[in-house]
Amino acid sequence: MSKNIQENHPCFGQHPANVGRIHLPVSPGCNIGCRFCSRVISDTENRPGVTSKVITPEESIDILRKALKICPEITVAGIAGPGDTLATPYALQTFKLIKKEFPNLVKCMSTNGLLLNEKADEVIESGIDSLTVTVNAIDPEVEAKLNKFVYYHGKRYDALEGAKILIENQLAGIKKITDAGITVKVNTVLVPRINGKHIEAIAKKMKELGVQIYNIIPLIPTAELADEHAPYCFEIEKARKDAEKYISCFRHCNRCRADAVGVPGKSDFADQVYSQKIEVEETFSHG
Ligand code: CLF
Ligand code: SF4
Repeated sequence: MSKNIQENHPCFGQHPANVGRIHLPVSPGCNIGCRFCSRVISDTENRPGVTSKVITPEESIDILRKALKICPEITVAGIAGPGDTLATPYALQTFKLIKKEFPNLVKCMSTNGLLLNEKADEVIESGIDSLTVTVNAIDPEVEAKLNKFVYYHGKRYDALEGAKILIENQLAGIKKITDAGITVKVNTVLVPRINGKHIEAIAKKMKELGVQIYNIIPLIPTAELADEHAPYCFEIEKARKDAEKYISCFRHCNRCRADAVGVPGKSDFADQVYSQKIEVEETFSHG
């Protein structure tokens, strides 16, 4: 991991870093159906996938300028939704603009990885410094319990069939990105009854693929998984211990909204930064 990422990224170190990030909610659409996802536009709910508005790549440059004035601790410009960053072209367009306007900011992208394999070259070209891929299983049988469909090249593939396509593309895509020297983190949403015993296998595989850090995110029970329990502390600890046989774990995740602004866990300037009325195009979310 580069020194720049270690020192200036709030989500890639093992210790809480006193640096901030802004999420630019430029990616409205998604192409898979996570069973725990409920994408909404909301000013009050505080979890991944929730955003109060969707903005354009051009608007995001003005937003960034404003955010840096209000919160100079911001070192990272991230895009984490509210849908998937590769389902529409806006995230990569935004990173290209940021590269020109704010060359010193770390550019961070988060994706479900369905299109990562085929778009790897474009992702690398966009100049991002760090990538997060959400991998909830590497076994299609497990994935199918967490994801109901993928929408791929104009066709819908349900359950097991979709899970196979998703996992294949995630693994091949991650390898291309790590081979290009970009720092990769993998997020897994922990649903103890479904993938609790599978964490070790995911961690081992990710290490083999060159992933540098692993983030186990406890489920927020919503949508189809509303009846699952939120993982207990001992379950989260057990999952991290299993994973750490192979790979370092990030332990300070804030389960941020897609329009979060500030130092995670310390300050939140989303209201001030996104206060100007920008037209809401669609309602979406990400995890
Ligand atoms: Fe944002 Fe994600 Fe980049 Fe961080 S968040 S795109 S890697 S800059 Fe960080 Fe927030 Fe957890 Fe994400 S605390 S939800 S891990
Ligand atoms: Fe798409 Fe993210 Fe929702 Fe999954 S959690 S369906 S990847 S927006």
